[in-house]
Amino acid sequence: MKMEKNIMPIIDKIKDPNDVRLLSLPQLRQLSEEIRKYLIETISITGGHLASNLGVVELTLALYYVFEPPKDKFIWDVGHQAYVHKILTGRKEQLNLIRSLGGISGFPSIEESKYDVFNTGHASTSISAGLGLARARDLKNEDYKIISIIGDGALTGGMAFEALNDLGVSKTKMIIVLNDNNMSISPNIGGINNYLSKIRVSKKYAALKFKTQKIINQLPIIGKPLIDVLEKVRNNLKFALVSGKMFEQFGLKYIGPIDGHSLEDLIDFLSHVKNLDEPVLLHVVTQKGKGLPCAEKNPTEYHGVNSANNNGNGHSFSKTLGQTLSLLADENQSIVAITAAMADGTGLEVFKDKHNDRFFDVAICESHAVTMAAGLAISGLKPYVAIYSTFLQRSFDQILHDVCLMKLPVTFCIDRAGVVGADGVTHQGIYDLSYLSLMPDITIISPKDIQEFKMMLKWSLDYNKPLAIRYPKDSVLEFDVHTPIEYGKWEIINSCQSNIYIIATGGRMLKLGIETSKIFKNHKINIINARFIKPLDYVFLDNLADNSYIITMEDNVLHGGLGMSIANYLLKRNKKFKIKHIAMPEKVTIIGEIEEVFKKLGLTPQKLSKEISDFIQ
Ligand SMILES: Cc1ncc(C[n+]2csc(CCOP(=O)(O)OP(=O)(O)O)c2C)c(N)n1
Repeated sequence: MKMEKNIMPIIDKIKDPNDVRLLSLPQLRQLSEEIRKYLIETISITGGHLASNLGVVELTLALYYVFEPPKDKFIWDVGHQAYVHKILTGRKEQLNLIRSLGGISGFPSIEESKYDVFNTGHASTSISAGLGLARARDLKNEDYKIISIIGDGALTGGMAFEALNDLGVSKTKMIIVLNDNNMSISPNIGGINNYLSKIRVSKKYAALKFKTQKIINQLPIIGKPLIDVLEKVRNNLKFALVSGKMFEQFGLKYIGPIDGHSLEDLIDFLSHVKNLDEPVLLHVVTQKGKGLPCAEKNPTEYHGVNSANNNGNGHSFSKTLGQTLSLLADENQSIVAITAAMADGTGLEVFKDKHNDRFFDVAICESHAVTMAAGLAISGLKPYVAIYSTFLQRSFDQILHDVCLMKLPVTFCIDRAGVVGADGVTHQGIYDLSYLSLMPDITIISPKDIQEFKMMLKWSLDYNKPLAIRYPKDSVLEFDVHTPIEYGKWEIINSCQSNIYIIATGGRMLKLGIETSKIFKNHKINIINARFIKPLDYVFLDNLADNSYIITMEDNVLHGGLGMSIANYLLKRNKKFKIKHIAMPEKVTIIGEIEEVFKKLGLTPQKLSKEISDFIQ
């Protein structure tokens, strides 16, 4: 689908948000069509969050029509739906490189634009952040509007409710736009969603009543009797507006639901809430994938699409999890599986289809997922909690307090561990070894390939304490060696007469280690698969000859990771050794394919071989 300049005139004229405010309603409608076409054409090449963005085209346009950023501040919850916002704020051309090396982020980024006021990526933060901004504005006697835009999926996160709880009583002036498309990544679930469903059906009603009320408000008022009558009608209409009681009981003014694809309604309602002097929630109903029939029909599939040069057909650890756990659950009735709104991404859809009564999608609330799993475990069941490394950060306290301190047999299946590539800095899975290894009684393991992952899952059945299995999205290769899993034992991939050791964890780093070692002609290097990260293989380390050269490799930050644990242990044992750590920096901001990120970080066999050869001189 090539776009001709003459049929796409408006989008190219939008250089900054002020240009949007100069447009007429028909021009805004045309612009919304142009933006949709542009999104479809661009994102099908770059990859990215297509369906969510198609759903917010009119909403974003109306926000820019009514408000005045950068003075007024938009906070996009999760931030995956901010592509239209990026187009309207001078980044249309840069969208061609979104999520790729040298390109712009797929999420709002304060480093990228003055219109991105708060970095997002993890769900349910926008109301808290917005309230912080609003309180600061008031303390500094400043005057601007703060608008948090949150999806119905993100609203299921507990943090959003903690913020509502605070906001309602504080009476701080800010606007929440609830973008309700009845979908998380998969269909949204739970009591909040049921509640929203009930009020969603009445959207036409709210708009109609609002318009009637506006007309009455504009009538000239003549004489006391007529004033009284009009007051009564006004009040009746106020109460006739479909009421979002739950939000009102929090202390917010609720308005809606309204049609999120009617520019006219959106502009009317946003102009109205703009001038309210209290916290207000505007409930906007949109359709995920709007304008692209296949995405409308299957929004889950189009939530995130692959780039044109990545068909996503690599061997996937996620798929293996779903399939293997389903098979194991056929035999073992105590297995239960838990996801926090990521059944698709974690591969648990298969388990859900086969063992629906033992599958729990708890919505976007990782902390609840973990403590709920602890409850299942203490009652004798065998829970597997599948969560991406980056989102598991949300459950630090629950893992420590509710699982580890009671030594409960909860198994954490930590997907997307290590560098994640296109999603960038907010989604890196490079911290889990650090935040887990400090916890008592947890065992942390990592498979080098799919085959070993299956072996670990099987092995985990009889392991009766907290266990974390970390793995990346795709398996980079299959190894030939597969020795049985033995508690606290590493696997020797390459053994030779030498005092140089590469000790690596995970397939990615092992592969890098092996390729690096091949460059050394004059030195032989032992290659060790550190599949147990906690505990380490103490027998192996105790048997190391003095003056060994050890190179540790991990796709986790240095602090608290494999390398530091090894160094600490050897120091404690008074060993003489030389050690070099290959690990991730504290923040990986490079966006791109994993190989490209590794290259930028200097993690190539050529570069590493040079470093290692300096080290062993
Ligand atoms: C804490 C956390 N857990 C999980 C995710 C993964 N995730 C990204 S978008 C999304 C669904 C969001 O749904 P909603 O807020 O309704 O936005 P929509 O895409 O439907 O517009 C999820 C679960 C996340 N970003 N943050």
